[in-house]
Amino acid sequence: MKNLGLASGGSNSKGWGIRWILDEPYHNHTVNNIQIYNNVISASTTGPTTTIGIILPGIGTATNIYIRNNIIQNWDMAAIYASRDNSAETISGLYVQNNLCYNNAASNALVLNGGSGLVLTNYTNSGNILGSNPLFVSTTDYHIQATSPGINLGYDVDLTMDYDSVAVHATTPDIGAYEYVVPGGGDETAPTVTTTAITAISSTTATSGGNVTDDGGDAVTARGVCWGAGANPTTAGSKTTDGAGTGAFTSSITGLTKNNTYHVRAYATNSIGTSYGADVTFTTPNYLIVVW
Ligand SMILES: [Ca+2]
Repeated sequence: MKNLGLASGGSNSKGWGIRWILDEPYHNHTVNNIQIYNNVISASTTGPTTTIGIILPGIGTATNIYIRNNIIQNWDMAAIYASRDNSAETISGLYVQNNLCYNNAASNALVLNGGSGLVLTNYTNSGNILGSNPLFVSTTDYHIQATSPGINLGYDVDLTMDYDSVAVHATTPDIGAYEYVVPGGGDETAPTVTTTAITAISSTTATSGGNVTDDGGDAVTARGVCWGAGANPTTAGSKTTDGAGTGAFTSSITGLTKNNTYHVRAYATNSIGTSYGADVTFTTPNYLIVVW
């Protein structure tokens, strides 16, 4: 990598953002598992022409290059560029995901070698946000504002803390170097919960439950399932209460009537709010089991 920071040759460089330079002869090297995550790569909009935010130059044979959660803006040639200047150059596994690219040439899209024959296999390009202003706090402060389009839309790269040591949650990572933090608060979010499939259906009872897979950084104080005749039932209607915290739980649904279709969702609540799992349906049988 080169130019990780502002200074290059004693003055600010406007050539590129992140690139790697291999010692001459720098072709035909083998590199693998390059991870470029959660950077802010911003070119000046004044002064000389700039080039590229992230450039993958002639690198020989590369396997698995990951470019995720970067904010790249203001580059005069391209946001991300992969080139070939040696016939042997291949990339097997290029993952360009959940980057936010704004005000770059080439419509903010990844440029592959200007058309001269890079051998590229296993290419994934997904989740990128192209052309939306990242809404930094200022031109010198790269924290993001409350309405930044990158909030909670990053890729989970197992990052636990941002550049300020603010917690990053697996289900709600922001794009860029900083998590958005509510003024005076933290980065807590509502929990994440899934609904367990319905089993043991009788004419009046059924069994379900859920799994709280992420507490959002704040203790889960209530969880269970809620149900009703309509889609997307809420805790305002019939519900169970089945403990607290993360993990799987089982819920007993009661008070049903025969030959009816019900909707069920798991729920989990913390101080930020209540989240729900998927809406699942089941139908009670048209008979009563009588035991004597
Ligand atoms: Ca977030």
